[in-house]
Amino acid sequence: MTMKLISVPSAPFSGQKPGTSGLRKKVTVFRQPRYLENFVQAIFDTLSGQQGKTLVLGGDGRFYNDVAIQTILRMAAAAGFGRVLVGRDGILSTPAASAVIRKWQAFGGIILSASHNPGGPDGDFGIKYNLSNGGPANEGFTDAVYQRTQEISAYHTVDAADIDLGRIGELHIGEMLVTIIDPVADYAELLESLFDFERIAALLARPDFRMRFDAMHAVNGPYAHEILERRLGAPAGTVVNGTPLPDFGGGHPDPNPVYAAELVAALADSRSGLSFGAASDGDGDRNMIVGRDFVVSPSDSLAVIAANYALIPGYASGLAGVARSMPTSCAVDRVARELGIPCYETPTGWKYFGSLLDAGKATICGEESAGTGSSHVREKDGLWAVLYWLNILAVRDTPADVIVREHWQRFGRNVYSRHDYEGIDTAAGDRLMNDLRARLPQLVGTLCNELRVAAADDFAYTDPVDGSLSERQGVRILLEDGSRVVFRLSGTGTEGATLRVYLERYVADASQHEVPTQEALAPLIGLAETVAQIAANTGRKGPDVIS
Ligand code: G16
Repeated sequence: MTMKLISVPSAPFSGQKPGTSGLRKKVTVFRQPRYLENFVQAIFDTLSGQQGKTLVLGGDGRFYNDVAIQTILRMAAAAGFGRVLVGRDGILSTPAASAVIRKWQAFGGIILSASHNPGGPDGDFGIKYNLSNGGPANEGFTDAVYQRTQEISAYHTVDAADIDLGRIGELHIGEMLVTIIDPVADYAELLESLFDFERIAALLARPDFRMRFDAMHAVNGPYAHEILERRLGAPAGTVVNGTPLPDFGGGHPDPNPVYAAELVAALADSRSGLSFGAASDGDGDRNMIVGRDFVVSPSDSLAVIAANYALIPGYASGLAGVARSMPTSCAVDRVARELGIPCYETPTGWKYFGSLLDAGKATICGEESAGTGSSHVREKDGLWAVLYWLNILAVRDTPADVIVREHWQRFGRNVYSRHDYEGIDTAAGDRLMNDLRARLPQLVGTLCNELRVAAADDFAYTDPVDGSLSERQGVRILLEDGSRVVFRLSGTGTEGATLRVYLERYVADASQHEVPTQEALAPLIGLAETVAQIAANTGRKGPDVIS
């Protein structure tokens, strides 16, 4: 059935520049006529060879997901795609979308999400394009999309009504086939192939082991119900906040000690009887791991995951290498050294891991921003991290907090914290970073807050596979005792600027491992203030979020 093609005249919007992970803006911005359409058209114009090919489409179910999916389906038909695989009700978690792209060898995928940012009519929305490897498009591609948005004069669609995405099956929009898939099945099957489900099921059945998974009313609810409760047999009620809501129940679906405070409190209360807790974010790619009265920092989680690879069926044959983003703590570097495998340091953003994973240089990757994942997909993967931990717990029969403490005893502790100053004035944020950059050469060799600066630079990265260069990826101040302070502006916010200050100090002496984190980092916190004049530049007395 041929359909009438429609070209709608349009004109550029300013600011359609993808950030750390796609284009993220307020819903009110996305709802402007032609805003979404322009960006989608720019993606399709940047592609070549999509005629007759398969596109994967889905999102985290946040407000506007349903409207955007219908718009994109019509535009995909006009762009000549042969088939779209779309999750039922327009739902696909970010790691599940990556798994589907890879399994069905799709041409690429569009994921609708603003990740951990709040949703609802006044919340955030987002869109990003993933390549045929299942991973976020690289900077070259996103830069080209941005260029295209700045010269666009029309978008193309077809004259077709909305279709019912509520039932698994096949439909047509013109000549394009739309296959509505179970959003969970392919992903669950992949995870089942990596972990020892029998052993994890036995752990979950033990009366002395109780787990809680907080889905934060976000996309992972149905995934966690299926995998943890149905396939692994965890008691009903293990998954809480498991119904995805367009506004995440008014919450902030970011699994950190501030926004998942209830989970942390439950694990800290011995009366709850809980031994293990976990949570994931809006689109299911971030994770938080909680032991009894113990939040595992994402950097430590990455190091523990790497160190215990031999216990996990999917990884027992060995790791090719590991990778972490630059601001992530160096705990995993120590593990890599002991394992005799390479450790790569990339800029912030999962897209930088893609080429290392594709080239077989790294098997496991992770970031301080609560992301861990592996070569099984090309996104970070929240439930993957939870199952990896459950598999470790099942084999070692040791509580999560003890596992981390034993890890510190073996490798030393990289004491680590991130301080966020959210929603500061954009100009003030830029000024702070520019002043800092200008002063870097003079800082080297000086004594700052009684700590001597060994090196100071603005991180630049040359991809070891394709040789591409990414500059200005964060200011690093490296101290003689091996500590460091990193400054970066977030690339995922939608209001003003967010300054992130990352603080790290290595403590080998086990008798010092229990010193509270902020106390252990106090000299570095003071140094950060002195060097960057945070209070003077931002007008803030302290950070909004400490994680
Ligand atoms: C995104 C990227 C991550 C990155 C994070 C950093 O996460 O996918 O790789 O670490 O942003 O964010 P920022 O630039 O704010 O520090 P997500 O979960 O938002 O897609």
